[in-house]
Amino acid sequence: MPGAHRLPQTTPLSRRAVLGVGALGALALAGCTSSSGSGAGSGSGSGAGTATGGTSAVGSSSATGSTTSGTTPARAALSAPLDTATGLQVPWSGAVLPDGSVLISERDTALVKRIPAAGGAVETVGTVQGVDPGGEGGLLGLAVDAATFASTPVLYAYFTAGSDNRVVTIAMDGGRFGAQTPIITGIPKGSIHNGGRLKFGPDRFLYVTTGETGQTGNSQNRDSLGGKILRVTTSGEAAPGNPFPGSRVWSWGHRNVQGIAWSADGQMWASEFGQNTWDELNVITAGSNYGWPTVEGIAGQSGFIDPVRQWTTDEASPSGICIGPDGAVLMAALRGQALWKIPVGPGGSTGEPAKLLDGQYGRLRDVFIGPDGNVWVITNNTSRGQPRNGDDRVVRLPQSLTG
Ligand SMILES: [Ca+2]
Repeated sequence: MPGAHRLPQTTPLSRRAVLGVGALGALALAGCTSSSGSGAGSGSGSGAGTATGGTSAVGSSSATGSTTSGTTPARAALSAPLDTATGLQVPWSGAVLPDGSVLISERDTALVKRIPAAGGAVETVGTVQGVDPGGEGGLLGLAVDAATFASTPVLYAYFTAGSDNRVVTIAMDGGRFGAQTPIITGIPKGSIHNGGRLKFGPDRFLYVTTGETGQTGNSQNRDSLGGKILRVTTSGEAAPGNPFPGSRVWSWGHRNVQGIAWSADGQMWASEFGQNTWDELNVITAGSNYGWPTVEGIAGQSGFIDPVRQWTTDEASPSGICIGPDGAVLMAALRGQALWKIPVGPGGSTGEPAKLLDGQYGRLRDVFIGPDGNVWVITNNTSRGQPRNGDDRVVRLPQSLTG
């Protein structure tokens, strides 16, 4: 869309807000609800932690959390942040199921765990077959199609295998793992930059983020599946309407997109993990080239789409994003050890980012709307950083903190 070219190119710490926060706040959103999220298992599954928040129900049975169905879960009142699961080992992503439970991936164990809707101990659901963890690779993104999960319970998972990164479907009959079927293979793998975020868009197609694996030539090679955002059908084929005929590529010139979400107006957002200088928040449009490795951050160079916001890598190093209850983009930061809140408005405009949870929970891997309607974050301190007692954890955040 040409609209992306009209986006104001402001630096992240600029005092200039494109729109008043009040106007931005009026934009309702639905983006991060169920297709992706993250969670974490509690102590009983790993044997390492305690289920500090496990006694209270986390979701209502009627909450679907579905972006695609438009159902908004009723929001539970919280007076303070609440640990919902603890003792997880390198949790990476999750998926909110229509019954109000939450599935969580663990990168290095290849386990998928479940936070029950009724609360209580985290359970192990199954092991994803063929995961070859190493470096930043392993079991990464999870997603479900909330609109069809009740009738056809299928889990989508992205992982690093022996020779590639791939996306598989896993039948979930009876709540346990059944047949596992690859739908995308041959995504380049490496010790770094493996991408891995999966989400169903409002168009009900599956979006997949891939990294350039440290081979920067992948990003500008449209025939490589590395350094891209892909858009595919539930069988992994190029989705109808993709910008390049017969190709699964939706956008290119990426380094390592780690978070995607859609605001209520249908606009797609993506966080991009930068090299040494600039992390990015991008507005994603079909067929656009986001510049890597030619440019990093806001460059104003013809042929490339600039980010709408950028951060130094010590301030962010972003991972998952979602759309918060008041419509802002929420962005989990690893090295930045914070949750960034960026007001957004029509046409991809953004307001002044605010830094939440500054240092409070260490590194944050993902953020999503839980089945209770609140913002949930997942920490990432067990593989890097300094684990605290109970790490890694999933924490539910009160409305007073996130809006
Ligand atoms: Ca870029």
